[in-house]
Amino acid sequence: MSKKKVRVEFRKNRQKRKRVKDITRGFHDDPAASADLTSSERVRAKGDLSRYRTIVRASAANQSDDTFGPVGPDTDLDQCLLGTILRVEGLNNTVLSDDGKRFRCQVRRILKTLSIDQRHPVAVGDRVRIRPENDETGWIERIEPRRSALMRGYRRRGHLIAANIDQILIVSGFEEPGIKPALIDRYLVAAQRGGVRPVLVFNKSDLVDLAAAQWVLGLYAQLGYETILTSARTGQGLERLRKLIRKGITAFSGQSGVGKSSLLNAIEPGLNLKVGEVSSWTSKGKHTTTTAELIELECGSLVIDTPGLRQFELWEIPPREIEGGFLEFHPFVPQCKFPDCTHRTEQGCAVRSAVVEGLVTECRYESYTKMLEQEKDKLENE
Ligand SMILES: Nc1nc2c(ncn2[C@@H]2O[C@H](COP(=O)(O)OP(=O)(O)O)[C@@H](O)[C@H]2O)c(=O)[nH]1
Ligand SMILES: [Mg+2]
Ligand SMILES: [Zn+2]
Repeated sequence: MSKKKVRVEFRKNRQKRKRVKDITRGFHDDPAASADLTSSERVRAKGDLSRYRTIVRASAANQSDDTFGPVGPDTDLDQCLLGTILRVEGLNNTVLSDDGKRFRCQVRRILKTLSIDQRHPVAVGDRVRIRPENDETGWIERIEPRRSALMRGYRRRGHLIAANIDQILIVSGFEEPGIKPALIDRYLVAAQRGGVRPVLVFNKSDLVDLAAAQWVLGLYAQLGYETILTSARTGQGLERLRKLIRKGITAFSGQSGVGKSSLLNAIEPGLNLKVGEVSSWTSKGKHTTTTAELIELECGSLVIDTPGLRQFELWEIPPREIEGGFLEFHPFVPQCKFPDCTHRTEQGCAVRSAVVEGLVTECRYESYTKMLEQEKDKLENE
């Protein structure tokens, strides 16, 4: 691994705060884990409280890490087209060039040997430079640096689900299957960790009256998250949804049955995604390939009808990073008596006091402790 982690001062902090403990500690001694770092820079998301950041630098001697975009030695990039990977299927990758043409491309061997996961050096969403062979086929010559990455697994080997996702729609459905805040919170932590902006979509609004929906909309809106009430059936919220996904790549995520495919079909009639089907992503079959596909909508948006719960369950999160996804804890964390407080049973825990005072909702606090337990169990069962 050619990357080096360097601790640099980020911002002087006037508050008295002893906690310079490194939340990325888990990564430092695990070379496989550093491969998962989702961008070349991780800033500890604590706003004013951040004192240090861990940046990942490629050592000059070896720029050949795939995060930094390896390039074949004899490639003339001027002859290449820039494009986005829409689909990965075995060795064949479908690439949409920026001028709107589709090519079936293979990855040049040199890139494979340079990459971390040799079988899957690229993922949907990757920006690549291709050298066309003819109107239909070409070679992937270079992988551009990734802005973000949705990964699963971090201890053994990271598997990249999708790259360069700009936002993730966390879709829930009223009544069927019902709103599950603990699950939403898990996605939120995952999004935070992947460097992807989350938006909360509450679908099937036709099945409840607004008053009954308000508690959950209010809960997340108050935390500062963008929330949308939608119905694939009545069309409520679809205009806003359309606007929202116009830019960049949007992942539709959420439990099976919440209406992801229905929403996409409603946004774009003619898309004809199968409704009421468990996608191949979630099937448990041993040999099921987990391929995702970027769908290009008429308006030019790129969307991905993505993984459900299981993928996120597999996506292990180091316990110290869970707190990072609970934004409303952040003002209180530095006031905890112990710098490594996990906000459960410790004395002088300011987060727990905030719960008692009603400054942090019990619902969110419960999600936090639940997640912490789950991740701990996983670590112990390894
Ligand atoms: N009442 C109602 N049902 C919906 C809505 N959206 C989806 N459904 C239904 O929910 C089920 C699952 O939808 P689907 O789009 O396959 O969910 P996915 O698994 O998240 O892709 C189907 O029976 C849909 O008809 C909605 O807004 N209102
Ligand atoms: Mg679906
Ligand atoms: Zn605490």
